[in-house]
Amino acid sequence: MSILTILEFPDERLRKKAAVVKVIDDTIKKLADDMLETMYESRGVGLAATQVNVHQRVVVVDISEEKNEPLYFINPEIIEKDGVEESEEGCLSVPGFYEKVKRAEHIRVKALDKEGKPFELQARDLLAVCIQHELDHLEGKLFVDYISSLKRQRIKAKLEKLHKQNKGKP
Ligand code: QAP
Ligand code: CO
Repeated sequence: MSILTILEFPDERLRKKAAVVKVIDDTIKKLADDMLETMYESRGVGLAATQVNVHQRVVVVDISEEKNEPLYFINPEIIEKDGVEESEEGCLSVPGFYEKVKRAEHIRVKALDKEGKPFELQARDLLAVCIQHELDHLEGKLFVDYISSLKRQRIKAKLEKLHKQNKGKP
């Protein structure tokens, strides 16, 4: 397994729309495992392939305390949503920044698992937020798109400054 590089806002590659996965072969399975390892190493609860510069519809999630309940979503679709709830969100691609975002409070999702088997799942609370956040990534959308443009511009400026400082460093 390997650790992948996570793209950071305002990288334009985070804006690409991911393509439907046509066949779940060993390349996709390795990608999913590498994404999971990358997410665990970064202390995240969700990661979309877009964030590691692979523009295919693959998402991994694990909201468990023990980090032993991985969920794989290939070609995920939200088939039902209801209610509205606001919660604080962060993102591995926007490190160090957290803002309140409104999302559906309950969702039903259908997707393929790592073996290509279709499944459906209902979610609320943290899992529902996480799945909606990750599916947005596949559309090139980030949580900062839901906040005020002033806040977004400030975050952009701070991250650009950090990226400039870190340039060339290992
Ligand atoms: C998406 O986000 C999400 O800034 C996943 O310094 C957001 O895993 C799921 C992270 C809200 C549920 C609720 C962020 C780690 C992780 C940071 C993440 C950081 C280190 C974010
Ligand atoms: Co994110």
